[in-house]
Amino acid sequence: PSQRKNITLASSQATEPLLQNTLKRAVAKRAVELVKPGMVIGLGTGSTASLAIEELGKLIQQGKLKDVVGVGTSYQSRVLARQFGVKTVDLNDVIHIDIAFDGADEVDPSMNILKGGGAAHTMGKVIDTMAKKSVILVDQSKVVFELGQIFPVPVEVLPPAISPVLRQLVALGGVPEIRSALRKDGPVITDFGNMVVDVSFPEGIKDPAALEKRIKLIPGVVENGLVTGVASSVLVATQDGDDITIV
Ligand code: ABF
Repeated sequence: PSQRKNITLASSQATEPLLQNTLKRAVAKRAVELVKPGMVIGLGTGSTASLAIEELGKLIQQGKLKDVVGVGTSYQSRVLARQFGVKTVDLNDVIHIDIAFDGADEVDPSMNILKGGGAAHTMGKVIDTMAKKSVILVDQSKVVFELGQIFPVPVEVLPPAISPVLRQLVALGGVPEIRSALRKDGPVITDFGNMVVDVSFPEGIKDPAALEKRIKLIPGVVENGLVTGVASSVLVATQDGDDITIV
């Protein structure tokens, strides 16, 4: 990915859910304007990326985007693609991805990203990194000065290695907590049968790129939700009086 630029800090004020949905829809619509016929599109996971899949499907159904195919980052995104009429192909059957759209939990002014609230960050990172353009779609509430102040860092872990990985995460200054399923009495399990550990860093995350690598090097860790140096652009939807602006 190229064309890295810094993003301006919008206010990370609390956003009302109704407004937040309007902002997510607006940024999804803007994102799909970047798609051209024949492109291979990375389909992200989460509510914002889902709206982008829906908007992409509309353009395809209207015959405006011929021969566009999607590559899903999760079971959820592949199901939505089918629902909205976006043909999907297997990642291993494409040699490039033109644009990947994905959401984020937090974005800092240097376009470092925190992902994984939906436990789909492992394939999200594979697809975002492979794409010629990785476009992150967020509303104003996701823009922060420093990653990790609101959300913990999600880490996908091989279940048989959970105890040693937890100890290593503590040694890095983290406070790890195994993510539990909301309605089940057990841990969240990813599309790949792994567990998710949410790690807070009470001392803050001063160097997200270094922390991303250090977590990645722990044996038993599959992937973590810090994504540094990958996003080529971040579209931020902001309320501006009665208007919605996207920068
Ligand atoms: C995925 O969806 C994740 O990486 C991130 O956790 C989440 C953002 O979700 P939403 O768009 O619903 O806020 O992209």
